[in-house]
Amino acid sequence: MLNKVTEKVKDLAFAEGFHLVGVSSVEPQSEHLEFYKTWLQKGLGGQMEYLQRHFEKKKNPRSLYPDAKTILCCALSYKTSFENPSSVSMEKGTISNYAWGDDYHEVMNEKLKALLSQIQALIPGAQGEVVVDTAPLLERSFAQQAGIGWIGKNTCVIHPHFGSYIFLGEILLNIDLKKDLLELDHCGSCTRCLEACPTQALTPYELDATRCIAYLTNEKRGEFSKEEKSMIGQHIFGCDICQQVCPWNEKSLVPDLSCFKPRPHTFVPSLQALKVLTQEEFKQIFKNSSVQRAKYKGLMRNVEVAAENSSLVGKSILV
Ligand code: B12
Ligand code: SF4
Ligand code: SF4
Repeated sequence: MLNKVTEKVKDLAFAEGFHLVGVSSVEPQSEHLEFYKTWLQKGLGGQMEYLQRHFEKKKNPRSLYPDAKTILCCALSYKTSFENPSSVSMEKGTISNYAWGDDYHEVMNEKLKALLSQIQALIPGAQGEVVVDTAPLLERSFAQQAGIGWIGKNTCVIHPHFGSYIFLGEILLNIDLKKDLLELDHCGSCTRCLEACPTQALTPYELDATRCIAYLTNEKRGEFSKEEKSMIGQHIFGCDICQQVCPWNEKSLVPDLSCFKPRPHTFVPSLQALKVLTQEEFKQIFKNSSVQRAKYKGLMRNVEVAAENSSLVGKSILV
């Protein structure tokens, strides 16, 4: 009976367009909570103080939804036929592939809410709480428990066929479903991501956010130090390098969803053009886009620094 209901729920998730779905218990992995606590204590979260505030709630997902019995973990691939080049010419910048199209929070939320309604139609009395990214839930850890993928040395959840360009979202449900098996690590002896990270932000399975270009360009507020300026290179929002080099992304499936394809002015954009972007144009180009996270001020700071860095490309440091 439990198997049948679980299969039906999973079928509904696939019908809603999710590429991967799995079921986890509501209990967090204690060693992951410990890892998270130590990571924060070491100051690796930088200015992201909300991660400190989230700790108590992350210990117990029932603080998000008291009736939760299972967590339905869903993933959606954002891999498209486009790829950021490994190096860009002068006057150009890069925006991470996850932010080229529509804001994934909105895309995932809509799909998860529709899925919850379908589950409620299937199972009388079913209730749940939809979660994507911003809630205090150890999303990667639960995705691993639900068999969605393993946590790689670049800290991303990787699926053998869909790779790591996947967004995660969950529904905390008040019903029992059959739990999946935890996915095992398939990184093996590979160290590509560790070697490719231009800022040495990665030690195996641990990321120092204060050195990560994604953190610097998306989350950090205020001016950059001299070292931070040189770290961001020509990245104006986010960074894909530790995923681009991952062999599991080289051969992964390409769903090519139109909502995640680059909008005009987001694929290797001209820095000169962005330097004169007005606030009004920012609102238009990045409407319902994850780039809004940096706000106009943050994006313009990044563009300014990337333009300075691009003017240094190819010049001798002795000049
Ligand atoms: C803060 C945050 C960031 C920070 C810090 C990232 C980091 N690696 O910690 C910054 C701004 C740098 C960032 C960047 C990115 N992020 Co982000 N981010 C988050 C957020 C909001 C919280 C993550 C967090 O708590 N980090 C602290 C670390 C300690 O926790 P953790 O990464 O979850 O790792 C846990 C487990 O993996 C496990 N674990 C990890 N390593 C080890 C090692 C050992 C020994 C053990 C025992 C356990 C363990 O324990 C950890 C704690 O539970 C989550 C959403 C969420 N609610 O979880 C999205 C999330 C992780 N981000 C996501 C994405 C897409 C990105 C970017 C790709 C965006 C981009 N291109 O710019 C990059 C990827 C960079 C990278 N290599 O991680 C996705 C990841 C999808 C995936 N396939 O894994 C998430 C899940 C959002 C979502 N809903 O889709 N992000
Ligand atoms: S996102 Fe970029 S800067 Fe951050 S760990 Fe990966 S390669 Fe390094
Ligand atoms: S590049 Fe290699 S080590 Fe890094 S996450 Fe991918 S498989 Fe693991």
